[in-house]
Formats: sequence, structure tokens, C-alpha cells
Amino acid sequence: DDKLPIAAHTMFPKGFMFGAATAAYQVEGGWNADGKGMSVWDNYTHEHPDFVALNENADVSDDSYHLYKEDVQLLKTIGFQVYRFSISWPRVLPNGRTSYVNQAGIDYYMNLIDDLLANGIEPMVTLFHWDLPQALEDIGGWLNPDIAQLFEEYADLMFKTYGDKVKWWITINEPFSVVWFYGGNSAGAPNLNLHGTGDYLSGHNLLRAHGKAYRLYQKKYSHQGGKLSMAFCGPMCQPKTDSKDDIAAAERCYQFSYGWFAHPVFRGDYPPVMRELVDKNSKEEGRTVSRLPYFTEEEIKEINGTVDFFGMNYYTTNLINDGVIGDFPSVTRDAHYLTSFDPSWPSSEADWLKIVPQGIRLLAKKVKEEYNNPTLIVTENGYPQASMDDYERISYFESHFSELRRAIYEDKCNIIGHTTWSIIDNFEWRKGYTNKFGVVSVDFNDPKRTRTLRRSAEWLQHYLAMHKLIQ
Ligand code: PNW
Repeated sequence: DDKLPIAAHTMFPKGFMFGAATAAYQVEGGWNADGKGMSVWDNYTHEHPDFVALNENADVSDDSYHLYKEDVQLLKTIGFQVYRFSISWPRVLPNGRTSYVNQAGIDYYMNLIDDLLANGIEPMVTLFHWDLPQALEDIGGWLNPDIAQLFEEYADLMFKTYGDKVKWWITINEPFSVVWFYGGNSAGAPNLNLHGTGDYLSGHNLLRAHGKAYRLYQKKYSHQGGKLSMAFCGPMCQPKTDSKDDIAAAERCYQFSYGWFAHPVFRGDYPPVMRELVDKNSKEEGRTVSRLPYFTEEEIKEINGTVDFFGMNYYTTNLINDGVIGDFPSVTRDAHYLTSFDPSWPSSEADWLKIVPQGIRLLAKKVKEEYNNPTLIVTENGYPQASMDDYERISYFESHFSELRRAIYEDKCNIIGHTTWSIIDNFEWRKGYTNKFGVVSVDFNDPKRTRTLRRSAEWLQHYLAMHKLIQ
């Protein structure tokens, strides 16, 4: 392997797909346009403006609801082959239920998909990127077991409507992030702060919902020939020292983030270490049932083997050591590890994101080992930098691409694509507009939301042009 031709190390293999990603709430705006219903993020930002940096919200954001054609032209100009975007559930189903369909919302995504295809760009569609219809949150949201069937009905309509044009589906973006909105500290909508209970329960229903949507696709839509997955996330968990305890702590960190959702869909149930620790703590707390729910035999059958590829969101790495921290009860306490950063890792404009390129390779290798080398797509990876001369972002992509190629050529990981987060600056959740992830900048003070290519967009343009030459 040391003797690979230089070109193999420099370029990705033939057929490797490059794309860019966004999410509905972060870019669309049009929060109440043409009959769209309220989402939990509309509600959260309107009710608690103080939860978001500079009291911002995404009522207008990039206005991609009206300007999507500009986005498509940007993707085309840079040379991306894939666009990963999400559908706003309340835009198509204002009450969350299929009993009332908002035709304007259906048309919006049809027009976007048609425009992408007309420009030679493949759509990759996320069904849920955090903007749950508020009407469903009002009945308990992801805590209510009924949500799994409601999600299945929503997915059914989406497969039926767009499935002859869309071949890549992500059911749920980052279930591991969603659970913090139910169990963390004001982390996001619906902001329930049910530590150690709401997180496990919402996670359980996210998995049940995913399983149902996957089986439905298999039963009713397999002739469409699409591929389905979730987008899993977390930082890469690297042991702080090579002590046995820290190595075990880093393993717990992995299993309580990626493993929490990937283990059930690849192996049929929660990671054994999660089961063991949450059951043990629940018992010690005097509970008669575990805070981590059990799947029925039927659910295990439904959930096991419901991913056609591994959607991997990677941004950064944490150092992990053994230790107890967190509210009583809480996921953090159950997993009992501490996080830190290596002081040698360069910082970015986001406090949580240190530059650790080797992490993407180590994570891909971990995924290969855990789940028998699944097909893998890096569904998110990107860097926040506001400057138009964003050379740090270029270096971030350069180094992460390089580590990805090593994962492919040296570790033999089956990685087939990468979608950059993000094509344009957008509403970065609680950070508002203060973190800018776009390779294209957006002027949020300009009613026209003018979009301008950064240096990194030009760098990608050249990189992708070279990539196309070897196809
Ligand atoms: C992602 N981590 O969340 C989200 O999917 C995007 O919507 C968001 O804009 C993007 O990151 C940038 O922040 C993350 O644990 C969740 O390292 C978790 C992690 C990173 C990103």
C-alpha cells in the first residue's frame, strides 16, 4: 500500500460523489409563507429570543424559500454533484398529519428537485432536521410513542411524491443531537431539559420512527431503487491517555453517541455498555424500570438492518478520560466520562470545534470495524470562518479530504461521498448568525440576501474540476 501511485493519494476514486448540505429551518425562511405550519424552532426562537445569540431567529434567514434557484446555480457553479437538503415537515403538513396537505409546500420541494435535476445535481433528502411541527410537539413530540406512526405517514407521502426523482434519503438528521433538545440544558427546541429520561425516551421513538419508515420503503417503494440512512453524529472520542480506564471511557463516549443509534439499526439493539450502565443506575436510583426503554421482539425485527449506508457527520474530536460529571440522573452521568481538547489542536470561531483532521479517518475506521465496513457517506463536514479570504476553511477541507483518502486507500473504508456543510451561511441554531459555515457568504442585512463566493468556494471549484477529469 505504501507504493500507491501519487495520483491515488491526491485524488478520490472514480465515482466518488461531492456535494453540499443545508437544512430547512437554517436556510429557508418563509416561516409562515403560503400556509406553512409552525415548527418547534419557530416557537422556540419566538418564545425565547434570549436563547439565541443576538436574539436572532430564522424567520427569513437565507430566504431560500424564494431564492432556491440561486442556491442551485451556486452548487452548479462550484461543481457539486449532490445537494443534501431537508424537508420542513410543517411546510408540507402544517398540522404534522397527512389529513391536511399544504400544496404550496409540496410544490416548493418539487420545484427545487426539478431545478436540481435540470442542472445535473442529485438530490439527497433529509426528512427530519429538527423542525418538528409544533402541533405534534403539543401532543408530546418525540416523547409520544404515536410519533413513530405519524413519521411513517409523513415519510409515505414524501416517498410517494418525490421518490421517482430522489434516490438518497436520510430519515433523521443526528438523532444524538435531537435527544439533547429533550434532555439537555436548553440545548434547542422543544427545550424540555428532561435529563436522563426525556433523552432516552425521545431517542427510542426516533429509532422506532426510522425503522417504520425504512420498512415502509422496502414494502411499498423498493421499485424506486433509493438508499436510506440516518445521519449519525458526535465528536470522535479519543482516549486522553493510553490507560485502560481512559480507553474504556472513550469507548463509552463512542457507544453513547454514534453507537446509541447506529448499534440498533445495524445490530438490532442498544450497545451492551449502554444497556448495562443505564439499567444499573436506574436500579440504584430505586426505579423499577430502566430509564433506557426496551425494544419489543417485534420492534427489534423492525429496526435491525434498516440502513443502506452509514451517514456520518464529522466536525471535530474530543479527548476523553474516565470520570463522573452531570446532573442526577443524566446521560452524561450514565456514560461517566470527561471531555477536553488537546491544547495543540487549532481553534476555530466555534468554541466546540477544534481542527483534528485525523479524527475523520479514525472515526471512519471505527465505523468499519463496528458494522462490518458499511458503505459510508460523510453527510456533514465543515468549518466556521466569516472572512471572505477563508484560508483556514480551505486548509480544513484540504486536510480532511486527505485523511478521508487515507481512510479509503490505506484503511480500505468503503467511503463513497462527502457533502460539505454548508453551501451558504445560515442560521446556526443557538449561535444564530454568529458562526458562518458557508463556502458562500450571505449578506443578512441585504433584503436580497446577496450570495458571494468565498475563497474556499473557488478552491472547491478547482478541486472538483480536477476530480471530474478523472471520472
Ligand atoms: C450539526 N458534534 O450538528 C448539524 O446537523 C447542523 O445543522 C449544524 O449547522 C452543524 O452541525 C454545524 O454546527 C452537530 O458532536 C452536532 O461534534 C454535533 C456535533 C457537531 C455538529
